[in-house]
Amino acid sequence: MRLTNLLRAGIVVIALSAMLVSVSSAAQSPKSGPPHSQGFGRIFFPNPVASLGDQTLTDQDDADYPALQAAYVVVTLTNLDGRGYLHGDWAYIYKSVGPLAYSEDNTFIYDRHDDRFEQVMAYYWVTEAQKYIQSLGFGTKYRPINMEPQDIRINQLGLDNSYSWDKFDMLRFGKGGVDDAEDAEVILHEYGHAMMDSQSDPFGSFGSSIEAGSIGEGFSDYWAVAVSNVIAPTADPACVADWDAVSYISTEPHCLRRVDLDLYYPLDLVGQVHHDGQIWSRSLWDIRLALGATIADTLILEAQFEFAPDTSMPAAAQVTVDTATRLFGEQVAAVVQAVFQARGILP
Ligand SMILES: [Ca+2]
Ligand SMILES: [Ca+2]
Ligand SMILES: [Ca+2]
Ligand SMILES: [Zn+2]
Repeated sequence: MRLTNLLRAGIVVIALSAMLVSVSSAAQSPKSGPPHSQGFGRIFFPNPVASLGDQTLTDQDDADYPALQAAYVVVTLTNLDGRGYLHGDWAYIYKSVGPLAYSEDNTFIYDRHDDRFEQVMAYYWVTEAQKYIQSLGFGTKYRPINMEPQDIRINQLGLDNSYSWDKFDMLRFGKGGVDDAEDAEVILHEYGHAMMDSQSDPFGSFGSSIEAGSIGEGFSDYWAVAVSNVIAPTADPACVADWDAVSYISTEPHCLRRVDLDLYYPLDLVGQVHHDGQIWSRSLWDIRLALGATIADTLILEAQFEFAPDTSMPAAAQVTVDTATRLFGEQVAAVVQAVFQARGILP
């Protein structure tokens, strides 16, 4: 069993024996019905602090107060199975505190004080993340990545924490502070773990080395802001989980972590996966700044199929450079290599 926490400062990640893992996220039976039913949902885009640029917003016990109203956006929900629940091709909300959201005409309009709001958030952001993955060619030109209805539980965890649990192939979001699934970047971070678990069987054994675990956290942070920046760009794109962080990060801007910190390998390693992961996420972020989202995300995702479960950062970086050569040629690979060299990860 392995639980991969989102983790806040001071709490140590739970990384348990990979030996118990026997069920990977890959083998699934389809749960959805007729594909591509559409509907409407109200969400944050990606979260109120980032979209409104307002660092004074606070949780206020899940209240739906006036300053938050401008943060709501009504979006099209796609890939629903058409039976009235938030069940679809790529996301499957199967448990929550309170009732599961249900609408005969697929209209899911709630405010944040209603627990069904977080269900809509998770459905939308997981579905859009999978659609983005497929837009890069994964599932057609390249191997699929977590291309199945992702099971999701909402708000049934009192802690201020969320996790991806590969044994049961589910994402679970907590209620502590700001409800975790009110922030798209928390949802996307956990989905990042589920993606890696589906790419390596299981990436769960990633807990077998600190550096591998750090790559898992670094990628998931990167993925959170990468997808958020493609779908709902905001002014400070490198800040992860701007809204969830208001409950536990007192400095401004409120960020759970960042992907643009000036950290070096191995100098800044401290043996804590969420911290050390920021060396990896910074590298991925720089690759993206240099090559653009499409090329960067394609080679980053493709490389992860080849990561050893107990990989070191230098080994994973070399795989990423080699993948860049294979997909896009020497020039692109040289850019990727230079980024990892600038972080000290490659010589
Ligand atoms: Ca809420
Ligand atoms: Ca929270
Ligand atoms: Ca952000
Ligand atoms: Zn994590």
